[in-house]
Amino acid sequence: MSAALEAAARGERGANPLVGAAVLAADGTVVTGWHRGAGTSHAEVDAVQRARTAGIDLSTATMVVTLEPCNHTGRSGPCSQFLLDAGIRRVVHAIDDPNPRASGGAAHLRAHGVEVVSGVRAEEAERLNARWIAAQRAARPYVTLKLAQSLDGRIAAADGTSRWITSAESRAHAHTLRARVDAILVGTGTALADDPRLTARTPDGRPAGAQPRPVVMGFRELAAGSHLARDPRTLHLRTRDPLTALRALAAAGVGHVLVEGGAHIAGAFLAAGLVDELHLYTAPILLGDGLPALAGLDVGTLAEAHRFVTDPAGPAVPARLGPDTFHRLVP
Ligand code: AOF
Ligand code: ZN
Repeated sequence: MSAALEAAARGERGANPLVGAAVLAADGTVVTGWHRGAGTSHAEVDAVQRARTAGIDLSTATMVVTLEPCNHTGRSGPCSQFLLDAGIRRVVHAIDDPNPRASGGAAHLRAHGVEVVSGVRAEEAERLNARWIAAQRAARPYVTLKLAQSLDGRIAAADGTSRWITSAESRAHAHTLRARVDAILVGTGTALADDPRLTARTPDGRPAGAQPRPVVMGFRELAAGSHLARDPRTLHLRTRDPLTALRALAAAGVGHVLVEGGAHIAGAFLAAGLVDELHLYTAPILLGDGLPALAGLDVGTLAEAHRFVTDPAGPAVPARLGPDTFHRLVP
């Protein structure tokens, strides 16, 4: 399980949890695998493929995995049946899958005569995916908040100009995340002020792979002829409540949403405790009396501060992007 937990931390957070697996052969050999992120192979499949390459006899091996093997067909097939077909007869897993659509793998395996041990190092596995688990239990998507700001925490100068505060390197980096999420959300204020497209693009402006769903939240109407009004995929959520918006997104099949602003939307998601991951790009410029990155956060005293730590799991953080600094933080 130590090897599986360590392998899990190599994946990318998002719609799916971090999951690691280890195949323990009868002779003590350990081969690990992990889930890279939504849309890629599950950890068990990765580990079994590597074990086969290593010539391990799976019928006498134990599959150790940080999450209950899934029992559904989502972006990939059910791991429970995959393990049966692979000839695995013993499974040890840390936590049950809190996703009601995917859970039930342990029961399926037991029903087919596989020995299943549950709950091994459950606290560590739970801590690794605490925010993803909370999102599952609340039936809402996983939320990443992106802020691109000046050294003094501004997202626009006093006259409203904001293009561009951060470097081309930062913007290209942010677009790689856009290509991995299911939806990008902004408030109507940002939609009216910036006329964004909310698409994932390569540095030369071409669309980059699967496109996220554009989402705008708030009561004001979009300007006719704006990019978002013209995009037939745009979802307009007429609410001010972040949790109501997130529930609507979950119902629309969104597992991971990137919140991109503006200040009131960012503040509202943070104040509601609904930010699972914070991506902070800081450019070495000062904007003085410009627009603050956050509004309505409702922190009156230091004890109420929203505190974050650098995420020890996931890909190494590129701390510098051109002249900017980048932080990937979790509550
Ligand atoms: C596993 N092993 O490595 C992961 C699991 O859309 P899919 O097919 O990727 O399924 C996503 C769901 O599967 C996810 O919400 C979670 O319940 C489970 N993740 N399960 O057996 C894995 N990543
Ligand atoms: Zn699976």
